[in-house]
Amino acid sequence: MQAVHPFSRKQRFGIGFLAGLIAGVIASIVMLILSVTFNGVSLPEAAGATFTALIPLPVFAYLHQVIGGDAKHYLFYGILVGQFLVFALSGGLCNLVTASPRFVKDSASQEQLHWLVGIALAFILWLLTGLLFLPFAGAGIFGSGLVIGVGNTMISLAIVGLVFALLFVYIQNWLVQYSLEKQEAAQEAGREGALENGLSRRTLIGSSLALIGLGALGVAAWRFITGEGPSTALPGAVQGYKSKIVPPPQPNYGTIQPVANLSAEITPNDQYYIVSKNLVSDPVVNGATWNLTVEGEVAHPFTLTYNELMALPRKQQYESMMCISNDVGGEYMSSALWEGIPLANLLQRAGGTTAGATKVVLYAVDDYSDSIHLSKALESTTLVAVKMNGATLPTGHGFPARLLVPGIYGMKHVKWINRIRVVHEDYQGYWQVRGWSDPAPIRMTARIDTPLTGSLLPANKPAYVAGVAFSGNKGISEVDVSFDGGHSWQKATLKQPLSNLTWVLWEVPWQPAVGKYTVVARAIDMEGNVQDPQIAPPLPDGSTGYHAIDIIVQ
Ligand SMILES: Nc1nc2c(c(=O)[nH]1)N[C@H]1C(S)=C(S)[C@@H](COP(=O)(O)O)O[C@H]1N2
Ligand SMILES: [Mo]
Repeated sequence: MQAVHPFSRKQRFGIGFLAGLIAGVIASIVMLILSVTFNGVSLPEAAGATFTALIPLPVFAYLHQVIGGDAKHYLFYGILVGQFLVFALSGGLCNLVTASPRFVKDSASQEQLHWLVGIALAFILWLLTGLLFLPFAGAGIFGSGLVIGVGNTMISLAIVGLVFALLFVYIQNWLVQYSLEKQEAAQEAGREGALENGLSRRTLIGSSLALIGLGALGVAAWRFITGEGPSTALPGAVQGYKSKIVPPPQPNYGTIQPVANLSAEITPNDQYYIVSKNLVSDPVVNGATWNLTVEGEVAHPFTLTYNELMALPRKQQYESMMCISNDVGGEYMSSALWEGIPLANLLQRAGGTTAGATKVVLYAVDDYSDSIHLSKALESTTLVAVKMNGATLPTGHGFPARLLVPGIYGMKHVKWINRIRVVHEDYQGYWQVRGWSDPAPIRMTARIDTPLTGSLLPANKPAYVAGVAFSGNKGISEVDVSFDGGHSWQKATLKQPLSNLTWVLWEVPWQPAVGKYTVVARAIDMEGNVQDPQIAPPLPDGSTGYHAIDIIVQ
């Protein structure tokens, strides 16, 4: 028996294409969300690196000059749109295949897809992606070459496939229903041959373009809000990775040649990074009326004026700070010579803490607060700072007083403090109740300051790769630089740091031949801990992964 179709082949393809596209855009967004939240695979990201490598150098250099440093972003969106189209095409093809007489049993329900058909389609796509696309993109069978591993790749692709399958079938059946109703209406109106009314080619092309644009825009907005967006760790850097070197390396101290863009060892106050929760304006405190109270689980609470605080013995300390929301390679890192009163001295002045005290809470005039453990509060390097690089603490950095607590992230360095309270309970601060780490130890990082990523360098001319490395309070014993994406490493020269609480300047001479290079840096601390190559976003514990830059040498 030959089934009669109310739709032409073209129309069937069109309906499937549109349903596949809508479902594909949503499934792609789910894929990207999974990749940042649960280490799922991001196909545009996994394929991007390989496609850049496949482009011949002259073409790459040309594109780079025309598009600028943003070439990678365009590639990402190019692959993403390609992914939308693959979903759409598979939907269209699926509809053609299922329309063949073999699949059609009775003509009443023939146009409605069973959800099992969607699952079968998703399964085919899942296999093709894992067995063909990923290996071709250099990521190995089912992502075996990716840091996230085969398990995460298989599962995240399966979830994305499932989302696609169910949405595709649902939307497809809805579109069919909609088109049939439109056809009937047209026929009743006496317009025979008005079959095209269901879903005209113009509507199809128009809505497809709008959908693709909307999908890409949505992803762009989302990546803008969440920062750089998902990325995959360098496979080369992960192979043979050892988390600890015993005994720790001997630092290779030497002279650092001055080069453009390398960070100054001490950041001038007006260039020191500024972060605060206050969107509109930071508090401007009047030192003449300001007080600092020490209270809670202490023997003798007391309050000091600014002059009384300034009369107490002070200590100088070189310390670098980093914001927990800093991306690897990011700008929210600076270094200064601070001067302040050890917090332990203030607690001692209060007659010491009572039994059972566990934490110290710092309250600020902008309704910000955070806490540190009592043991951290008593460390000799934990200061109530009143000076920065020899100057009175600037307003933006917390005048009249801020906390300095080396080894943990900037968020714990509470600015504009006016109350220090010792408590029994496990107090959670402003950012902790919003999901950020409470202990918040700094995660070691190395940043390449120069050359800038995407630079064109002349071939066979001496140059330097240089930057900073920071571990919080564990010092830096070694910085390694790779010119081949993390497969082989070379030791950098370190500038002996001003203290073991600061970042360390490092440098490597480089005279490259013509080619494309992925330059990577990693650090090792004084205990022999090696920087973590696994990529983590800043939330909740601070970012990890290696800073990598792309350089073209001509
Ligand atoms: N009172 C108050 N202190 C604060 C903040 C804030 O919003 N309010 N932000 C914290 C964060 S997140 C960081 S990274 C550091 C930044 O210090 P800086 O601006 O001096 O570099 O201050 C911390 N101290
Ligand atoms: Mo921060």
